[in-house]
Amino acid sequence: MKSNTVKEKLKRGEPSVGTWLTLSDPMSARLMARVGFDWLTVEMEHTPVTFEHAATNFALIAAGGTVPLVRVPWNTGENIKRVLDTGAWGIVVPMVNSRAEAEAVVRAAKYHPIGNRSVGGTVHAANFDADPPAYYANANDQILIVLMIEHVDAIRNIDDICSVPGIDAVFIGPNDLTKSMGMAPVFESPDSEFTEALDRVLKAARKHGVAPGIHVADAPAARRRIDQGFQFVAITSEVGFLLTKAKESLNSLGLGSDRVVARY
Ligand code: 3PY
Ligand code: MG
Repeated sequence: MKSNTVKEKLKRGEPSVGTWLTLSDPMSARLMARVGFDWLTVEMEHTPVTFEHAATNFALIAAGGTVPLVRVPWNTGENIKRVLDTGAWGIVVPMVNSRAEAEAVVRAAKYHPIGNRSVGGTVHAANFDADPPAYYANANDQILIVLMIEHVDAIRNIDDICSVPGIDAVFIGPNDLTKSMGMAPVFESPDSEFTEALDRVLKAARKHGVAPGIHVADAPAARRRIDQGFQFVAITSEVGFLLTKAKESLNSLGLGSDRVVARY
């Protein structure tokens, strides 16, 4: 059975860099899996990506030598079971604001005796180049669990959340977090409420042996966040890269428009 190299890197305290896949298109997933990111997160929270698209893209990403992750639409057992059973190597769960919500994620993502994930399916094992018995024996150790910290309530409860056994990383969503602070949603803010919240997450993650992570807009921001101690770092999305490069090229010719702006 293949091993989850992202989990290993994070455990060793190293940074692991990836991006978001917001398009359902399998060609795009296939090509992005060859760029050299450690992981690609199939985005199901804010896109029309279906379970079927996601399953195809998990297979293409794994075949391209990259770790397939997914952001589920919401923190439910059904969402988590279906993406893991169709081949994701890890989950990113939005808006986890309390210890109880964090515990629910771990229960849904782990088989007995840790959790209550139901046994079934075949594609999960194929994506790890394993047979089902090997998958069932090792999945609890191989599946990556990333909880999103993106609300002031999560910052308040950060110690409780990070202390839940089974969590690999806590990942800051700066847009939702700044929105919950009453600001316009942004990736970066000099506001002390925001910078202090990030420091609290870094401190709590370090204390509990969980990898801290954050979503950023570009590579220079990723460099800064890695130097600050963040490990699980997402740089924009495939659409972000596409639009940025296209605009840069047109702007250099004195052309282009601002009619579309990618966030992630
Ligand atoms: C946010 O910034 O709110 C996010 O969810 C980023 O992934
Ligand atoms: Mg968010």
